[in-house]
Amino acid sequence: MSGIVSRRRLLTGAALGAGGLLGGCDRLGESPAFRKILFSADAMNRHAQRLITDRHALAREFETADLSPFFRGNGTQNPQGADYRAHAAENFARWRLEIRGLVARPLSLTMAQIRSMPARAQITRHDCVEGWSAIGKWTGVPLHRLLDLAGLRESARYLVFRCADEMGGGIAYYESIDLIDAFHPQTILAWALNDRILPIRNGAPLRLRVERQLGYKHAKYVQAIDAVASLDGIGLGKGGFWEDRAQYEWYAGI
Ligand SMILES: Nc1nc2c(c(=O)[nH]1)N[C@H]1C(S)=C(S)[C@@H](COP(=O)(O)O)O[C@H]1N2
Ligand SMILES: [Mo]
Repeated sequence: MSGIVSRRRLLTGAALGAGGLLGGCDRLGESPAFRKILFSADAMNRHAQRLITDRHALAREFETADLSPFFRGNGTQNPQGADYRAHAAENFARWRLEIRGLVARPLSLTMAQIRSMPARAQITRHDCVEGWSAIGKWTGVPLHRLLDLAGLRESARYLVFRCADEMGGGIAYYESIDLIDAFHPQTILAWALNDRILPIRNGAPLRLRVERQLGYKHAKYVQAIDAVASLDGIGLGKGGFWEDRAQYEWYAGI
């Protein structure tokens, strides 16, 4: 790809298709093997990945008839920490979601407040790298509404989702997304699954749905969201629990 074309022009997609400049990349980007290389987590590849997919496109939505009879759980299905157990015992009546870091107005919201906000419902397919999928209906508050309330600062580049479950050795699950996904209309903090209050198995009281990405990005048991300028120094620096430990890709686009 020529370095002469300005980055801005490429990022806006204005150069896509122009004189076949990216035509070859477009087709290559559809091959799974190539995507795997292209989508690995270093910054240059993040840039390249932005060029060949439309990050704003919607994930497919399904019909009620498509719902899986049972939405299985994966990873943590019943957090054992004393704090979480205490919250669960009182149906999360005093659970709070903190939104903090690079925001003008840090927020601390109860579940009652979150459930009273305008909600979005979507029937989508969840794909886990371990080789299973399930279709579920998720209801929750669009993340962009919370971010508008909190007021992201100019320097914010990523959101880090802090989860209540420990994965062993006292290390909590965490995940991160960039601002394109943060403001994507289907990115929600879900509090219901299939028209029922979200079960503990699936992340009660609040879990991320980031529908353009694979299952491990969908943080469950979310208790805080940190707006940050960089992922350096967070966990082992790769942006998520599995990214840090199992070389899962940071951008897990599907
Ligand atoms: N906090 C937390 N979030 C998590 C996990 C986890 O173990 N802990 N597992 C991830 C993985 S690998 C998948 S596939 C989905 C599973 O969501 P489910 O339990 O609702 O099926 O949650 C993701 N989010
Ligand atoms: Mo997964």
